[in-house]
Amino acid sequence: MFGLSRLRAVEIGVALLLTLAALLFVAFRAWAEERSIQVSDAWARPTAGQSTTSAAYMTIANESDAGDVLEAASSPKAKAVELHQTTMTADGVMQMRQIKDGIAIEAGKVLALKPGGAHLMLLGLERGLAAGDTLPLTLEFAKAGAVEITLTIGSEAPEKQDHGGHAHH
Ligand SMILES: [Cu+2]
Repeated sequence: MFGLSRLRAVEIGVALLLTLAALLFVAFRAWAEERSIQVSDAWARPTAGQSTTSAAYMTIANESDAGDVLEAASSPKAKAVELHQTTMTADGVMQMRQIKDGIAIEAGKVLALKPGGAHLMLLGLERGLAAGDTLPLTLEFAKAGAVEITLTIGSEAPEKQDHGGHAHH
């Protein structure tokens, strides 16, 4: 019965292909969701003296196929976390203003929160932050929702610390 067994072989082949396709689809969905917002190099400055205020920086990549907006942030260890923009006035004075309507990140684009630019202001910290500490932070995105991250406390970005960047301060 060569013909019949060959038919069965084709059926099994098709079934296997369909299963494989379904698995790939599920894997791709999980991959796509995982990759929508990627946060790296998240860090915050140590607090000075009795200060309960610090600034946090990070790189946020929007790897989804739609634009998103960083709307807010919070930490269980701080009374408030505000989005801030550092600007230079005409007479060379550094100022910070709160960004109230969020920061948009286009699809495929990267938002760098860094010293001298946009940052997250940590206000009313429960206790002072020392180099080497970590701090939990939740970012709120319009589409991606809540993204939990951990800030590493240090005087510069973790990426630079990893590469032995102790020379420049
Ligand atoms: Cu600020």
